[in-house]
Amino acid sequence: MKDLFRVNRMWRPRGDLKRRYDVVIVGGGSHGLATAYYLAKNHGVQNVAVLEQSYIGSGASGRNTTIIRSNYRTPEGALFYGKSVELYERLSADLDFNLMFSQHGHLTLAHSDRAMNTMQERAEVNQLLGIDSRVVLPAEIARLCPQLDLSDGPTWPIMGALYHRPGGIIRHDAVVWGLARGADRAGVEIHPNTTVTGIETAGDRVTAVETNRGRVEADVVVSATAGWSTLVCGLAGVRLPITTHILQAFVTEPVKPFLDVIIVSAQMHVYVSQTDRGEFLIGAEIEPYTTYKSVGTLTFLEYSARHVLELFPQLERLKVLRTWTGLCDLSPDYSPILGPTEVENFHVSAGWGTYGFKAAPIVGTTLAELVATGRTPDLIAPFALERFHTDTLVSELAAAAVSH
Ligand code: PYC
Repeated sequence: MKDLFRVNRMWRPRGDLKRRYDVVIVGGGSHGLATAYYLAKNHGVQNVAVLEQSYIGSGASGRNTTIIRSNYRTPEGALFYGKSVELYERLSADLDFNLMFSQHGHLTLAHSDRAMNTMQERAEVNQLLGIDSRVVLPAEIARLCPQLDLSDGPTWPIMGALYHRPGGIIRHDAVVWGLARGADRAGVEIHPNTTVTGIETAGDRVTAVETNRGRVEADVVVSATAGWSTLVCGLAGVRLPITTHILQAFVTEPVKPFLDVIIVSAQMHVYVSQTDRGEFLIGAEIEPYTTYKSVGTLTFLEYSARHVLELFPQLERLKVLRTWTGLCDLSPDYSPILGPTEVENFHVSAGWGTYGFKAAPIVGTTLAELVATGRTPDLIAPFALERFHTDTLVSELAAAAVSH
């Protein structure tokens, strides 16, 4: 019975921290766990500790809208997220854990000539990279989503959309649990309730982390802490050009299947999907002020409900079941900051805004490669922190407007 309990657990409690690890990963969300998983799986690096200040998945990984897509505007972003979608497609099989990935398509609505141009530009960038994405007009939208109000009744009538067939939703908690189980089985130690309070360097190089449970030496330290990234990187003396905002979302009471495509409108600042439990998951853009306060607002509920009802008047009687806020760390060009920092062997995954969850497997594989080989993979070179000094920004604003 005891053995059965041990085998069935997602990961094993590991007791005290060791005095030294090859790699310490700060942050037990999808990025930190994916990095640990791929370090062990792809490179045989097992002497790894994931340190999480709360429970695993307690940050942005457990507080997002579960959308996976790769229809970005920049070639750098589209290529990167394209690889992420490919990895997500195989991840349930890889982890032997059902992540409930449902690729039932993603429509980004356009309500103006300007928006139609942006969708066309995104479609062309996507197609050149082999990503299934194209502009569709109202007649086709009506076939893909007959529930949508395509009349000229809404304040912003729908002129067209970017249709991205591989876009989908996945069970976010399952992604965290599956990666944690995979990492644990491969030998990684996962330590929840372990807060990093200091990062030590000698010369230009990282040497150890201090925690509420003692000091730990490490050859390499990775910060994968989403909303807390400026604070954690600040402990190593690394300054990030990031501001932290909250993004709010809510789900309704569950109802029978009604909507099998994801609907996003940048102009109306709203996105809607129906979860596998039957709830409508609805969100808006980030709040414009910077804060760490995870408190929802009535204003958010009012405006997102109003906008959703313009698109789907049929949802009028649904009750709101619960709301949440997630912390988003925003970079100036809306692209992530991924890779080495000026402190040797101190690497960072940050600046994800509202996109981080979609990138988990590709962040894991590329950061693991960087840690194991010391070389930055080409795919993530454009996202280096250095770009803010060399003026080589990767402006992803056009694909981010709904949530930035
Ligand atoms: O980028 O797909 C997205 C997204 C949806 C909600 C927040 N971000």
